[in-house]
Amino acid sequence: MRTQVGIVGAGPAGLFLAHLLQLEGIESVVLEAHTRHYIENRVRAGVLEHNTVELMKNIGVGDRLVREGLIHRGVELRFAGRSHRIDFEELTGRSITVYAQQEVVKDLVAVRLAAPSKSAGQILFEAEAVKLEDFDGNPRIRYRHNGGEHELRCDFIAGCDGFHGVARASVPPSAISIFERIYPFAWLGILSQSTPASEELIYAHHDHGFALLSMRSPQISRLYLQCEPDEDLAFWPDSRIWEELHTRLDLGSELIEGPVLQRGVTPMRSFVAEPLRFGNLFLAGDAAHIVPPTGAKGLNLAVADVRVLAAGLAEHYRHGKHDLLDRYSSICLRHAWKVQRFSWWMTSLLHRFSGGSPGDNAFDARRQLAELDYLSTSRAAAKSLAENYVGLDVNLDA
Ligand code: RFL
Ligand code: PHB
Repeated sequence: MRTQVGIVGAGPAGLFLAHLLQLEGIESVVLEAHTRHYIENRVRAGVLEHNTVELMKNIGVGDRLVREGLIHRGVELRFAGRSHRIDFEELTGRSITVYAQQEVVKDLVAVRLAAPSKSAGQILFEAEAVKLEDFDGNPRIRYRHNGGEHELRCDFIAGCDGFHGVARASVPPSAISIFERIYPFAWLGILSQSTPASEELIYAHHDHGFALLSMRSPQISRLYLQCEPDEDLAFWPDSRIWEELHTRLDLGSELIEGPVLQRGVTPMRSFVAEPLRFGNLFLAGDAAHIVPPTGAKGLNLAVADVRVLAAGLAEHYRHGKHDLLDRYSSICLRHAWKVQRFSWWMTSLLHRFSGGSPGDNAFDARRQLAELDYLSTSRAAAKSLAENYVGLDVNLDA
């Protein structure tokens, strides 16, 4: 099989890229290791930045998002028994939309499979890429599908296969630099069938650790608790999860308990690979970088990457120019590092650090409270949080 762009992975990065390329008349094939049902039901992110929402509307995949997405014009910070609202709309003129990642994935899969020509609409499910070959010359992706091994030849490979994928692992270690921070905590997340206690997200700083109230719909709450990185869910019956959420969020009877529909532990890491281009192989999304979820940025960062990549590939196929592709890595890394900084900062603002000496830990807690106080009394500080949260524009001048 041959195509112009071979895309490994049908997560947000791969699916957005496939659709953006299709709109430019560029052929691609998406290889996805899992089934359609699996990727359409995987519970992950929930917050879409302003630019992600605008893009979805502009490329014809925004109808359901407009109908079902919840527009949020601010978030609440809770700390030291107080609450402070950061008003995104007033501070930046922008808002965010709560719309689950798996719904974005469903919308993109549907538009892809409905594409008019067979080659434009190609996603191979249960097709696991096992080896990327000759990506400096004539790229080939070896993959397993229907019990056999096959080869996809292409002009370019987009490695959109997430953090544990094969694309980044195919690059010789001497050609790639890794920058990484692993945090000494994780998030225990649940989906609960209960009306969210607040119309807006609540980020809570508490002596017991961080907690977050989010939602998926007016009937479904999404809640997170800071926990140990190796936390065993067996020790977290529903009653303990709710007790801890009540303590940390401090919402009284407004926090309504409901059946827990899903639960999981998410490790926290900051990670950047440099560069993002190796000959005709481009890394995008979680394959290239991971942010801790505190800033709600991972999906949005994946979208930012593939917008640049699609524009670069369009320039190449339409005008034979390489300028944007040559700058793909520096443009995306410049943006990704700003998003890394913000995600690290939100994480270090809100989580309980218990790994240092008692003196260090006590100092950190006071420092966090001072910063939260500053955020609630300084317009400049609040505006900095708001403009990062609703999403920075990608600077194409890098
Ligand atoms: P994905 O979504 O991991 O997709 C990669 C796809 O590649 C497939 N794959 C392969 N296919 C073929 N051959 C192989 N060898 C393959 N290896 C892997 C996988 O099956 C998969 O389908 O990466 P992508 O597209 O880069 O998207 C990144 C986002 O998924 C991720 O950054 C976000 O979910 C992060 N995230 C959040 N991001 C936000 O923007 N806002 C949020 O509110 C937010 N909250 C979160 C989050 C992530 C979380 N978890 C569980 C990690 C909350 C949580 C709890
Ligand atoms: C979510 O709704 O899943 C969510 C919201 C905000 C975050 C992370 C996750 O910072």
